[in-house]
Amino acid sequence: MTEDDILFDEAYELQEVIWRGSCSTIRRCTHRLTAQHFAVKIVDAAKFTAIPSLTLDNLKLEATICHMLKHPHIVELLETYSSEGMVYMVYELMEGADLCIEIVKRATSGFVYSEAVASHYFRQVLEALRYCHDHDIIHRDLRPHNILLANKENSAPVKLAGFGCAKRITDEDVATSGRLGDSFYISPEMALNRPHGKASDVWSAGVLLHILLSGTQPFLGTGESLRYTICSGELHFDAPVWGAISDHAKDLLQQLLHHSWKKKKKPKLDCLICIQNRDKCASRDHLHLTVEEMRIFNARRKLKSLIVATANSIKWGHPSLDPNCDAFSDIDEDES
Ligand code: 3AM
Repeated sequence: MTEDDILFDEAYELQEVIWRGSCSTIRRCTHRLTAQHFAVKIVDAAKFTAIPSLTLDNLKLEATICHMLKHPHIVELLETYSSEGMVYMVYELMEGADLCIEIVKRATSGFVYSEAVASHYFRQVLEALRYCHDHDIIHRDLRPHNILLANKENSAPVKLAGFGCAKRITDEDVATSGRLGDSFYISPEMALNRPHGKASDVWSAGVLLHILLSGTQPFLGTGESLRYTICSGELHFDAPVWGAISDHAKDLLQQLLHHSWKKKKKPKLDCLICIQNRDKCASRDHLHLTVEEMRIFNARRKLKSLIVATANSIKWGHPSLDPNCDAFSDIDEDES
């Protein structure tokens, strides 16, 4: 996987832990020559391959896909090293947290969070997704956790990360195997273990838009009940939070979470065109209720992360629990 014989430690100095999962850690690192900061994902190959259905090929595929993708709204993988059973993936450093955490943080500091802002962020995510699809890559794990703010500034762009479940496809609907993303975001065809393709990412984008507009997830439950809810695909706009949301936004949501998979008509990212200028004309009124719902949504995610991190620390014997430790993605690996 290494392009030359230089070791990671010779080129970079490791800094603090950003995140710790069961088989990988993300740390800030500094390039020894340029003093520039990056984020390195360090994967323990033995622990990674100990997870059922994961092999080194999965890791290689993730690196290959990430190296291919160069887009202003995708977190760039710059270099990959490997030595002594560890794989080091050096990414550009994202200084902001994930999108939903940042939305609440910024709203708490007094910034307006409106439909126009939601539309602005969502358009960037769709542009990243369209680029992936144009290159026949499906992401398969689109969710707030994998959408990061590039820096702390108010105008910071969002970038798509988390390509651990991504797959190259040569045809429509061929990807049936491999790791799948978080079960709350997967499409009906994925939930039913059927062939799936680009349309599944469009579905996940719909789930994301639902969260951006209302701060709530459209489909809840566990196991069979979650699968049933996803496949019935009913959207309800009667909660008070929806009162401030435009019909245009609700229509878009219906389009993205439309059950066209049953009719063999695949939704595409054409909706990008219709939201292209949306952030310029959408409402600029602050979505107070949405922010409050998103605060609860974030707190639940944090709690889930903490529970998983505790389970991982028991399973793998991590000496301490980092408060930033979020092993959300690792439970997905185990669940899928
Ligand atoms: O769990 P939290 O939100 O603290 O923001 C990402 C997330 O942190 C962070 O690692 C965690 C698991 O995805 N992360 C991922 N890629 C990153 C990058 N390139 C990153 N942080 C900075 N730069």
